[in-house]
Amino acid sequence: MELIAKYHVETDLPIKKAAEAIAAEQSTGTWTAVRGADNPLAARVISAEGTDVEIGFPEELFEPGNVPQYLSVVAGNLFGLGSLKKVRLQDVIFPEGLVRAHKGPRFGIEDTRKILGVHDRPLIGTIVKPKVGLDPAGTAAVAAAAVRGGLDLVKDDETLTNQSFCPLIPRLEAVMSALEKVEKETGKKAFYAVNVTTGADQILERAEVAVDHGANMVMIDVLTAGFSALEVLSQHVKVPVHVHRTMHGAFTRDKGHGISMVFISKLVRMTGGTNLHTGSYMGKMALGTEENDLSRDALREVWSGYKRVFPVASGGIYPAKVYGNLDGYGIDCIVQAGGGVHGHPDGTEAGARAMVQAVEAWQKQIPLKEYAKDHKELERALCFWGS
Ligand code: RUB
Ligand code: CA
Repeated sequence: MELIAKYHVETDLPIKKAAEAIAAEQSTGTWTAVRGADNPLAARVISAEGTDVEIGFPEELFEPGNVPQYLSVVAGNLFGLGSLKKVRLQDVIFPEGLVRAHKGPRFGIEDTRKILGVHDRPLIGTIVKPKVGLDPAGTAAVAAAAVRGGLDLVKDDETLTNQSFCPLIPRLEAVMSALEKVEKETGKKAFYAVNVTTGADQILERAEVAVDHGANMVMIDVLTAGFSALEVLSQHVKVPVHVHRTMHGAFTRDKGHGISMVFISKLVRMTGGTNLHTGSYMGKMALGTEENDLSRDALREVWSGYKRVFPVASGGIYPAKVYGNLDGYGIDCIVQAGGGVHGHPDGTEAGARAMVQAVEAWQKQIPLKEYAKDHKELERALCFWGS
């Protein structure tokens, strides 16, 4: 069996030559002929046409279970080859042997829905804002207001971990006790994704301590912490894992060079994320929709025995942007707004209600402006930010 990697390649070389250079560099070869490079571990060019290249890597090249090693083969030194002007890893088809070496999510879409008791609508989340600067009590107050307004998920910003102005355990305890109080009053359950991102030597311990202190979800910045850090969390920590993709823009943004979000999505599903930021169809970081479609499908379509993962639409979202994102992602997604909740002129709770109302409008397929006529928080949001 082979692993098939698909690349976009821009080069002055004949495309077949460029493809051969990639296959050699990333398997048995080097820049010049060496004896024995034609051994059975040599990668082969499956096709090379226009700017599209497909390389087949023998499965034996890979150490099952070792994602960093997969990356140094399919996304390694080829990016530095001087003969290529640009190269982008577009997609990877993994052989069954490597797929089986990973368990995928311990908690998938269905498990999260069951915990929340929410089965028939998209989930709605928020990032506590201001991004940083609140103390534990301040964070808990914002989180409680968001859930009282009807949100299902509150998360830390990706830059907040365990700084001295808002240490992790006091923050977690304050938020969980505030959410417990809201649940007692209203019956509304919600997740708090506490960001446990840290160095490899500490991340598992940090997450386990968080769960001991009541965490019902943990969050990781997967591209800064690494896929193996995510995999350790998903295998050893008994709560769902929210996965943020901070830093992705450095290599996903240029459609001619770098690594696609689709490939990141596949790796996150293999290594056990429950939710993954996959980009928005409308919002401050929306960059075209084709890759969103592919990432969405990679997270949700049938793939071996893996559970399904929630795509998360986030970044510059507010009520008027909800419709477009849900048209793209459908019901099985999380739509998330930070500023678009907490910046509501009547505060966080009203901002949360406005987001819930926007989702209701989409589900009923009623135009937002019409739905806003008898939903005052939505109406205020549309007046304030535009519709
Ligand atoms: C959004 C936010 C997230 C971005 C990241 O806050 O804090 O970090 O969503 O983008 P706000 P992506 O709603 O105030 O813009 O999800 O595309 O990776
Ligand atoms: Ca953020």
